[in-house]
Amino acid sequence: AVAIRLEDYAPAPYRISKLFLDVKLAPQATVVTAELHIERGNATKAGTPLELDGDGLELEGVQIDGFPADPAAITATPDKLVLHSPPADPFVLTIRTRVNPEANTQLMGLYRSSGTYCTQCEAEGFRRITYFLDRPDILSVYTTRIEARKSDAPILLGNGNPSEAGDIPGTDRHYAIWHDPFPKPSYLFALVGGDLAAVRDTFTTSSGRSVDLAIYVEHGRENWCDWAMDSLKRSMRWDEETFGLEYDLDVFNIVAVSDFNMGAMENKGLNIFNDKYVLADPQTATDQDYANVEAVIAHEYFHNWTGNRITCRDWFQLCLKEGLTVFRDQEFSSDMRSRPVKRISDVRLLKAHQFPEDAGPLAHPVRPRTYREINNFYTATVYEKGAEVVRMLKTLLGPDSFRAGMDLYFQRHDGEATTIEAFLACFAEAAGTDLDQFALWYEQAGTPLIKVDCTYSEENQELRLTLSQSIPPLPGQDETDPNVIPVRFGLLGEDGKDMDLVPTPASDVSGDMMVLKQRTQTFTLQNVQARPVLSLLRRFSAPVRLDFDQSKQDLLFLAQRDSDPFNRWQATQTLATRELIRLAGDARQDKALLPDVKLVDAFGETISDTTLDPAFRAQTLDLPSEADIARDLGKDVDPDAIHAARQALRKAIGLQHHSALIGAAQLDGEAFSPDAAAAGQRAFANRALSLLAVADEPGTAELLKTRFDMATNMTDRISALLMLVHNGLHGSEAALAAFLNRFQDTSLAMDKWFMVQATAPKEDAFDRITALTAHPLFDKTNPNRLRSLVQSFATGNPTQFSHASGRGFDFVADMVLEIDNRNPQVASRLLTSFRSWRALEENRAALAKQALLRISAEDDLSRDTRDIVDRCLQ
Ligand code: B3K
Ligand code: ZN
Repeated sequence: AVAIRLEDYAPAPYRISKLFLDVKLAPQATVVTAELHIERGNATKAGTPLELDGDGLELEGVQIDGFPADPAAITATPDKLVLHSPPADPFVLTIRTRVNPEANTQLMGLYRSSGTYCTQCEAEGFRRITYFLDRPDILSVYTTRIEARKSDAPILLGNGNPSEAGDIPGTDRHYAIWHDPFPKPSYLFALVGGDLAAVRDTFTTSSGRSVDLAIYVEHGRENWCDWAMDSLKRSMRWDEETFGLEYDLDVFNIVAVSDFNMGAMENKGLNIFNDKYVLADPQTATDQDYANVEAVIAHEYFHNWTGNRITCRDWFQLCLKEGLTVFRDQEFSSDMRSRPVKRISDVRLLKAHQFPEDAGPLAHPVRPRTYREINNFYTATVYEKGAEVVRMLKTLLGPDSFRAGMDLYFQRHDGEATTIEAFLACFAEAAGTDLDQFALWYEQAGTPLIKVDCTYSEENQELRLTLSQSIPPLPGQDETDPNVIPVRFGLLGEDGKDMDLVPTPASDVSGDMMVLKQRTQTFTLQNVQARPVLSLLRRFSAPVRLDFDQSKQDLLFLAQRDSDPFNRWQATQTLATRELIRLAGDARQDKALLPDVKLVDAFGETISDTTLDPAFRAQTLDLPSEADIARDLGKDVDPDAIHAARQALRKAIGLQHHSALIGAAQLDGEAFSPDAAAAGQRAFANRALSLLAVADEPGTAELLKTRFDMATNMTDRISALLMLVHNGLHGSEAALAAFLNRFQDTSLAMDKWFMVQATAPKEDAFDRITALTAHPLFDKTNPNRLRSLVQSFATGNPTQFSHASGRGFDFVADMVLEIDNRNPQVASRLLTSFRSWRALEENRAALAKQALLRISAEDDLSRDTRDIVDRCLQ
């Protein structure tokens, strides 16, 4: 497939100002009539051919201004419709196509999920419905008429506001017409037809307009929508209060479907969701699920301004809407919950997903310059690193200038399809500053590494900090330029309090922030009365890695005293990482694994320090993951050694603090509430329990089994089940059977049952996992179920996926090949689990490569999977 390049961008020669769509829904033969109002671009010569995109379309007829088009004047293939010499003046092109929703297994375009007709058009799915200029810089006003058999689809939904509906006399059919007054790109088009239940509410905007809200779900699920509705109303209010942004239509509809490639989609006025991000009930959803529902509902809602009212000029600008909208949803959740705990969990995710992506063959800039398949660029880099870049902008400019820049962006670009340059220009102007160097964050791939050198002179009462930045070489990127990096910091005195910061005049320090702009820069602080303990990169002020040889003593001090909770957590993580790397080295040499006593003691203080937020303590007790350690090692990775090291440290903590953990593991027995405080209590209790489970003192299995049997909510139930199964404890089989028996008809709960087994880090787990692919409830056509078994195995079970025999790689490779021709997006996403293969020790790396080569040898791979396999092997 050809590479598409940013530098080749050119506006389309024609515009489509208006579009009338008539969609007659039928399971295998839906007929779509599209009436396109087309205008020639100002710079376009009369007679310039018009080329419309298609994808697998069956053309039934074409008219130009109401007359059948001369067959010689057009060329039509399933993937293209060309008008060789279109009229010079504005004209109406009417196109009739026929599509088969039932046969659509890619879940792009118009498809059916449990009988409901629904659509997914981002990025290039609209061309699977009709021929169009299917690119985000073509903004049109849509009117959609949807028609269906009443019994099949009593509910008919479209974008915008409802305008007319009725029965079609003499038939069993009915119709609804929807009009969306806001010009939009085709990727935001959506329609839904089905037999669904509605949960309704209203919202009054800050200017007093009333908006009808509805969440549509399968009948019987109405009671599981309260949390999503509550989250939606809080999101709407928050965007008014925080950014002055009001909702703009009379209705806002959300539809939950069970077959969905991604999390959700922000179609104008008609968000379509993977039901796992809508439905929440204490018996079936965990606290993490509740937090995810809140965040994803907010994210899609926030897109109404950042994505829909202002959209992307081209797909290279994807981070313009995604990075910014992730930043906005993270801010929202921070305001709803504990800000430090939210920051810790966001950074954990960034380090777990984005850092490895940015260090391997799939690394790419936040704004890529080239792609072969755009669906492969909905990545942690575009989303999460993109959000970090926006956060740095706020950090560097300060909250007031940041808000002024956002205001200017909305004022200047509303109704446009625009670029990162235009976005940055608003901030540069609002803050009266130059952001040219800052723009490098969008251009360069790779995680910057900052080497830290710190010297204190008692004589001069001076602290000199030398920071040097570099980005390790990546395929296709050898040389890089220095970034602008905001480094928040503090100096702790002997008493643990923050010292006053007095920079020398020439130092680029403002307040508690050093701004690193050069490759190497020295920052000097004066009047430093005694050697301080340095707290660096507070709140994780930039997405970088530190190379800082800070003493164990200093780190222990920070872990207990730092006024920045993020860095308190980070200090413990850094200590644990060092220890785990040391232990993993010992494990490889078959030495006895003897965890450091001081570190093990330090965890005891976290367990018993009741002044700390339980959610924070839960985060601190959660050691760096095996993937984190692998990434920090960067090469010659032996997952078994890492696993053994981590188990040894957890076991030591569990044994040493046994009685304190028993106390910590007690539940408060209060009625369930999904709020952050109650969730934090559960997280802490279950984290304590997980350390006890590894220690496995007499009585532990019974304790866990009781916890499982007596659980009053899914968080406690699934964590007990996971501990039983992952530690191979007595009672795990009975618990798995009980869970299956209770939840076999609840697919979101059954996803968890598959996931628990798929991630069991045990030799004998593999046969069970492969056997589960034949389980009657395993359905590889359902993306959630496939991810719950196969993707969670590939990404959440490092010892078994990267097993020394190669069997884990082969299992996943077979699955990729099996799924690829049905659903390329799901297959290629699964394949990205190989992205860190080169960092493995040589035997495993060779086996991973073999599996990749086997995939690569298939001739009829999808473009999606071909792109990932080629890049993994490059
Ligand atoms: N914009 C969608 C993602 C669409 C993915 C297309 N392959 C969801 C989101 O980021 O809100
Ligand atoms: Zn998004």
